[in-house]
Amino acid sequence: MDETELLAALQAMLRIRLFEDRVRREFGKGDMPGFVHTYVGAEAVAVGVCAHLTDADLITSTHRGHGHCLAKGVPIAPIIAELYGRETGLCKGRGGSMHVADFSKGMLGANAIVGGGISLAVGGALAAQTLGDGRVAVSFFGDGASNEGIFHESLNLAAIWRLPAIFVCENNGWAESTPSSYAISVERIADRADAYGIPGVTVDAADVEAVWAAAGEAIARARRGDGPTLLEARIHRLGGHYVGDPEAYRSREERRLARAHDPIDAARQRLADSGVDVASNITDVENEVVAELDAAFAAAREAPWPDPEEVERDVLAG
Ligand SMILES: Cc1ncc(C[n+]2csc(CCOP(=O)(O)OP(=O)(O)O)c2C)c(N)n1
Repeated sequence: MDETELLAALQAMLRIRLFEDRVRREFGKGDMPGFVHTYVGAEAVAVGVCAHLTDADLITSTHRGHGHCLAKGVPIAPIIAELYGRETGLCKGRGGSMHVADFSKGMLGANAIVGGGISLAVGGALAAQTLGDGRVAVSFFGDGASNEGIFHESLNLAAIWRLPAIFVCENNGWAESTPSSYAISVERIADRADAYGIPGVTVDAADVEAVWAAAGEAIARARRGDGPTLLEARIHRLGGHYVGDPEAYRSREERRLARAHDPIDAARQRLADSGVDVASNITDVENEVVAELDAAFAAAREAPWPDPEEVERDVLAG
């Protein structure tokens, strides 16, 4: 990753951080329906992976999907309108935070079902292989999801069919309040790849360059027709499970230590060490994002609600 690429990654991570910090503050006002889970601290994963993807490539996401949307190029305003359940939202207000999706950007959807996106990515990868169009499908999911049956079935199918799939496990050490050290049978989730005969790689997700390099290799491998990879990105969880989580199950000390592994601080430091004037390169971007957010929140609060007569239109149950 050269300095220009790292600077672009820092700007993309800041876009997500500013978005999520603002969502957290606005959620506190009480007029945003439902639950909100933010992507704070995980920014390097979506950004480091999606830097290698085009709009045609597919991703599937989790209940923590705003960062994946933004990294895949989904604009801010329709995501915010979706959080408020308005007709102008990405899914016309039918989905909310946990179902943001934009097929025009290859973002097949956040998913309230833990592990639910993993098999969808296998379907996307099978479609890409069948059509021979060179696309890849990436599934983002948490450490908790790696204990679900769907994870194992999906890796097996992707392996036997050598699908162009990349399984990105965002291991933040916790599934809600359950530590991975209790719930997961292996120390390295990437080792689970051995059971399916595919490569398994672990990277520190505080380092966007490490994620970018490992993702680049896995995606190139998939595009070559050499099959799937399991990529475990280790995140230091900077926030609670959901906005408002009092985190009574987690020590103050652990939370303090996590803050020393902020991927945004690390990228800033690495650029400063190479002599880049970071502040002058990010101020304009920060101002632009804040202005976009101001406009998006104002518009969303004024936007029309879906017509109750049509509330079941476009809504499917599987
Ligand atoms: C199938 C299913 N089981 C349980 C839940 C409740 N639930 C929501 S988020 C979550 C924790 C998921 O942990 P992980 O996959 O590690 O993701 P993280 O929240 O840490 O990013 C659970 C158990 C659910 N939504 N779906």
